[in-house]
Amino acid sequence: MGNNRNIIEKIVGILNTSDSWLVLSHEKPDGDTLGCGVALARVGRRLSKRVIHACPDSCPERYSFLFDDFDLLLPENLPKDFPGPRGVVVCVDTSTTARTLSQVGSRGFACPLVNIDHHVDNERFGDVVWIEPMASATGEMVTELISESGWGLRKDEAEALYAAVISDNGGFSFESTTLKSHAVAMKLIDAGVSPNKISEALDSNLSAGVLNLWGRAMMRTTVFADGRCAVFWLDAEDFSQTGTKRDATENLVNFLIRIKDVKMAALCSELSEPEGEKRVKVSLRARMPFNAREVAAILGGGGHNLAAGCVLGTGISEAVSLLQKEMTWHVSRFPSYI
Ligand SMILES: [Mn+2]
Repeated sequence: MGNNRNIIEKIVGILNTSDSWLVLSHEKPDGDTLGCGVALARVGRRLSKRVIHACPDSCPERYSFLFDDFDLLLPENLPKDFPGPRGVVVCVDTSTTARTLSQVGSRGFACPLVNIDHHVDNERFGDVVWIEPMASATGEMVTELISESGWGLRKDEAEALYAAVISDNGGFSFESTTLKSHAVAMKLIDAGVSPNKISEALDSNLSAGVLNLWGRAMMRTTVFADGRCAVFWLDAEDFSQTGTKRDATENLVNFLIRIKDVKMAALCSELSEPEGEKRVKVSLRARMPFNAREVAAILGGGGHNLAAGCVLGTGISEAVSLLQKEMTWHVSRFPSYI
């Protein structure tokens, strides 16, 4: 730590001098963006700031344990004058303005905008931009920010950050995990975090419906491209018949990449209802040297090198064929690689 001192000092300075903080988590929120948002919101309240933590979508059940002292606000409930000219807007874990409140993209807030993120394809929007593609989670960066700030770190803030870090780096198991990820964990545990308590809160909250949904996807596992790629899918009926919401697929695609020799995997899940416009959400995972972000980018999406996604305006079977074609083309660039 220390290389980022200038940018951290700048962000801490803005936060200290702003009396209102609007902390924004990205749409379809995950553990990283929510954990970072909750931690910053708690710090702000402790510093007697007026703080609102908002998000374009509501909090998935899986992360509700993070919120015991305040609620995540939906955009329509945001007070008109908030945060005002003496305030600040902080976007966490958000690579593009398309994934946050529309006022961010349209410069509708009359105050500085701080962008803290670890996505390599971050658009670098905002007045103060801090991007660390090497961080395994934005939670690593927010931990660094708070520990360099002189604000101290309360146990419940550290717990939210620990949840952020482990939900993005697979409990320190993904390629993105570094020495610094563990150094951050040390700081958080030092602040009172029980790793077991947070892991359990994140992992032991499935319902039978979710398992039924996952079972349907797994039954459709298809391996292709000489065993190097795999895909499975879920349609709108699968969600309605199992009584699950679209956020029940989080991390599901990670099962596919556990098949021996599979280096690239995709889950296609139908977002649209039978009568509505066609939309399929694609979650992609890759192992080195393959690149999930490159495949997602061809299809209009983005993300990280080994975890990325996109939304296709097609039906489910078209989406699966398209994915199979693009993934096969991608891995065929490494013919000798098995
Ligand atoms: Mn993240």
